Amino acid sequence: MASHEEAVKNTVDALIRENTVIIFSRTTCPFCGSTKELLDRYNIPYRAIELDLVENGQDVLAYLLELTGQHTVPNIFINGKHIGGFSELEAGFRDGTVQKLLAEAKAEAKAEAAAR
Ligand SMILES: N[C@@H](CCC(=O)N[C@@H](CS)C(=O)NCC(=O)O)C(=O)O
Repeated sequence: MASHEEAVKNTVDALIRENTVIIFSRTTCPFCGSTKELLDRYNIPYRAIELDLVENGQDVLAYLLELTGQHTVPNIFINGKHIGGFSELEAGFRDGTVQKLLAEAKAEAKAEAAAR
């Protein structure tokens, strides 16, 4: 049977893989609120995992630290790529990295659908 750590890792890896935009967040975090507002402004759908509400929030945070070296929330991934926090997301919108990753995700989904 998988250890607790392995189960957390598998769950987080799957969340990152299966959601084009995922935010590991806390309901009490102002930077998380700004992140959601920014994505909403661009009409970009996202999945948010609120680490202060889920059962294994601290374990998820520990795994995210191991995976990304980042200990703060929001911890954002787009199309499987680690972006960083709110500041990096904003910078990514400005330099076009975010738009590029979203376009790639869209193209991949289209190609997958066509191959089915
Ligand atoms: N520069 C970061 C700041 C994020 C930040 O400070 N988040 C706070 C919560 S609002 C946090 O996770 N603090 C916990 C810590 O510093 O370990 C960003 O733009 O996302």
